[in-house]
Amino acid sequence: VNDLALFQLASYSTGLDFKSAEHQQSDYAQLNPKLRVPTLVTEQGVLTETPAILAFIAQIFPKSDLAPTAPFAFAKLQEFASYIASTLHVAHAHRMRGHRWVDPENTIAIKAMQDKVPTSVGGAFEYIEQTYLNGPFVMGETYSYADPYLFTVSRWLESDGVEVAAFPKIQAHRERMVERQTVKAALAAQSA
Ligand SMILES: N[C@@H](CCC(=O)N[C@@H](CS)C(=O)NCC(=O)O)C(=O)O
Repeated sequence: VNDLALFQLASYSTGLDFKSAEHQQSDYAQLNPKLRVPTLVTEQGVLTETPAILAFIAQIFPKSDLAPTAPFAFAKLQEFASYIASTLHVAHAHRMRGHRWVDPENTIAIKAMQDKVPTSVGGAFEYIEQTYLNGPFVMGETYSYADPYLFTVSRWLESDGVEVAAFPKIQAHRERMVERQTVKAALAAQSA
């Protein structure tokens, strides 16, 4: 169950409708003034930023073994999550959210950002392919919250115009992930 909750968070499956910009409306905006998804409401307060939320879930469900406790191993896990959040996700956002960086009227700049996405997102996946994934999972032999996070973003490859075949380990990881019951359940909940 905790793995399922984790996956749903990592995949931003909050039930918010992006098309009608529900995440910019007042109820949600009060919770997360950054107007971004995900947001986790806890008994102690509100959490935003995916790496922070994932680490929190892993720590409140220690029996789920979603994160190592040894400082270096945990830092490596956070290194990976931070790379997705701060580099890969930001590169991906240049395809649909160029207006964050330039005025939307500047169609030349918007298009230039979109044109760069296959290269910039592809470069981030190249780094992941070469540096991580030395076992069945991101952290090697052990499943962790890095796996649903990677799975979520690797499902953007095709729409970002990146050649999936160039990344056999990421492709194999995706195939491994969809076989997990929790992932199947999360995907079904997302499309319901
Ligand atoms: N740094 C944040 C980024 C969150 C983020 O940008 N989420 C996207 C969802 S893929 C979003 O909220 N997009 C809506 C928008 O930009 O209006 C994190 O890692 O949680």
